[in-house]
Amino acid sequence: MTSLLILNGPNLNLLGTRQPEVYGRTTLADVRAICEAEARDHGMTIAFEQSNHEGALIDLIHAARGTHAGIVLNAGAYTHTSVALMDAISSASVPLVEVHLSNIHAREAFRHRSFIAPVALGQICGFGATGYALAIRALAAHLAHEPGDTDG
Ligand code: CA2
Repeated sequence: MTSLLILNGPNLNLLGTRQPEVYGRTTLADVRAICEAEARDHGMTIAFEQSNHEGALIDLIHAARGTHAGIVLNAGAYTHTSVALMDAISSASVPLVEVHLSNIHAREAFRHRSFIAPVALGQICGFGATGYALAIRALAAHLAHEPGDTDG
């Protein structure tokens, strides 16, 4: 069965416990359940990961090649800083959708820049946890038209 990697970056383990005015009350466990349900609707499975470490995220992106047919990435603040993540995504050549819970374009100027966007299929932001489901739906449509070299 086709498998997707849902990858979450720094501080997203705190989701639902701090700053509810910005990020809401949904926890990362809730996000995982939403992703599992959406993937199931499209006949796919997921691996769901979170790390606070840039190198660990890069290792997971490298390992996705040949294992996962697509990646949903919320790189957290590394979105705005990490050339290393951008290079990892380019070299892995696994279709990737960038997701953010908040609308990064309506926030501070430093959040408007994404190093992920140029190497992503597309970006979804501002819809909270629903954005992850939308990203899975987008990947399912993309893979139906352009299947890669693995079904996971
Ligand atoms: O909106 C998003 O999903 C972000 O990727 C979240 C990042 C932020 O740096 C990006 O600009 C946009 C921050 C994740 C921190 O998550 C927290 C959740 C609850 C409490 C504190 C932090």
